[in-house]
Amino acid sequence: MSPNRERLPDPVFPLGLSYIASALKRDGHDVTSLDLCFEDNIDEAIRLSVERAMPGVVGLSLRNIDNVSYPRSICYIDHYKNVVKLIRKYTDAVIVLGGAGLTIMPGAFMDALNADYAVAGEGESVFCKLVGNLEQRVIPEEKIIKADAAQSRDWTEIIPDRSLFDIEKYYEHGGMLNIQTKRGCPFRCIYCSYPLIEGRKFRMRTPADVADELKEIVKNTGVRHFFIVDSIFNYPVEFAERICDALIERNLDISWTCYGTPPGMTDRLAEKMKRAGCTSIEFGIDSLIDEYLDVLKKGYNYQSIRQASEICTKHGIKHCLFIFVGAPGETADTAKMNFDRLDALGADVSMIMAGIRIFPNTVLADIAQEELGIDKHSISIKPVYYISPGVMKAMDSIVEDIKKNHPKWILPGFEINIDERLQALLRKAGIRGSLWEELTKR
Ligand code: B12
Ligand code: SF4
Repeated sequence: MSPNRERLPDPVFPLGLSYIASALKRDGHDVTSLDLCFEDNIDEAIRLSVERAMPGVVGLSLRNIDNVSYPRSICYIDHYKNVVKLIRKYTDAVIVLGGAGLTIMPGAFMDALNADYAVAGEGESVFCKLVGNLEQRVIPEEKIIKADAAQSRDWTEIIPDRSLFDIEKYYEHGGMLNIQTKRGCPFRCIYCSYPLIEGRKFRMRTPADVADELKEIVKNTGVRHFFIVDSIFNYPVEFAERICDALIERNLDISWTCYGTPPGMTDRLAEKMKRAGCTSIEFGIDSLIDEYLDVLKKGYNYQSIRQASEICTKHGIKHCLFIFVGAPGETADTAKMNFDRLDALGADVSMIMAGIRIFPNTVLADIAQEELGIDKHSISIKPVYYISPGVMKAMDSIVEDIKKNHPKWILPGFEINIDERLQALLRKAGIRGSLWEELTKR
């Protein structure tokens, strides 16, 4: 079951559950689905689904904990509590939690939701094993089962079964489908949860499998817009090139977007990405000042960002730069310096995040404890943000400055140039792909 009802920046197709469904079917289990994203009456939807399916196990995919957007921070835990309560109301099935959000803090979710089991990490092998055991009445002792990402190669042989979810509706309201070419991220940015979720080692699929999967989707559904959900697509560069080569070879009339890292944006890769259908790329650069790039352990400098930006522009790939205001040590003056550099770069779109959501077991949690007196052990489901004191004091004037001088910049936490009404309007107008690309046309 996918309880996710978040509509920003778009409703996101439940790719993780599609992988799980495929793995379960491969093992001979009967699988049905319930997606609450577009349901008006959650109680009724759960009742009907449970009555029809009579499940032995309900797997709940907890993708998001919160919207990581300060100050309009939304936490989804009360919604999840309600969903678990409703499942319990209608069935005695075993409830198993999984998903990216759950993986970041499985213990806290188990405490809050009182489910039967949690699978932290990739579910393909571990969840199937758990379901098999439960079927044989072998009751596992551990309530939280951790999948070892580094050892799980199994997933590369699985093609996600998207047929259990409403592809048409996601295309209409979310403007794209999603696909994954590899898992893992070896970088050590001090706040980031991605390596906790996917592991630090890259584990790649074969480029031919990826291209064939896309070809099948296009053939069977007519969907032509995609998001490649890899933590970073353009690194390692040679692998990204091989993916592009496979797509170019199949001559698919598709367009796609992805996350990237500046050092991976070589001239040759950009040329191939463009030919393979890439229209845009998002860089989580966080800052344009070397001192803060170092603090955040980004592993590159301003020069590298500038080069990546120029390469994208040269090849006609729209690029969006994400930066934080309020990184450790930042002041109102350095925030201004960041804005000046953003202006000078002329990126197609800039996304400004106020503060950084602190996740447990990260270096940022240690810094927050040391500098701001936030007890790192208290960081859990309820979102807490790191905002440097220098920026916190000046936040209102910084936001006013952006509104006045940079009318096209997006500030998710302040709902500037992004909100549900605008999202729905653009999709209703038939716009597909990343919506921030639209901003560049206004
Ligand atoms: C790509 C991505 C996006 C793209 C998605 C594009 C698209 N059309 O698909 C965009 C940019 C739109 C996006 C938006 C958001 N995202 Co995002 N996103 C990701 C990212 C990088 C990958 C997600 C993904 O598809 N993974 C691939 C699939 C196959 O993996 P999976 O879903 O995790 O599933 C596996 C396991 O989790 C597990 N599993 C999943 N379900 C279940 C169920 C059971 C029962 C079991 C046992 C196991 C299991 O098994 C699966 C297969 O191995 C993750 C970070 C990461 N590296 O995981 C963040 C992440 C999921 N996003 C996050 C957030 C917060 C958001 C936003 C709320 C941010 C915002 N305000 O805009 C929105 C929400 C959008 C929405 N409607 O839900 C957070 C969620 C945790 C949290 N902090 O709350 C993450 C973890 C990043 C982070 N900051 O830590 N996102
Ligand atoms: S911010 Fe990007 S590059 Fe850094 S650890 Fe996270 S996913 Fe990897």
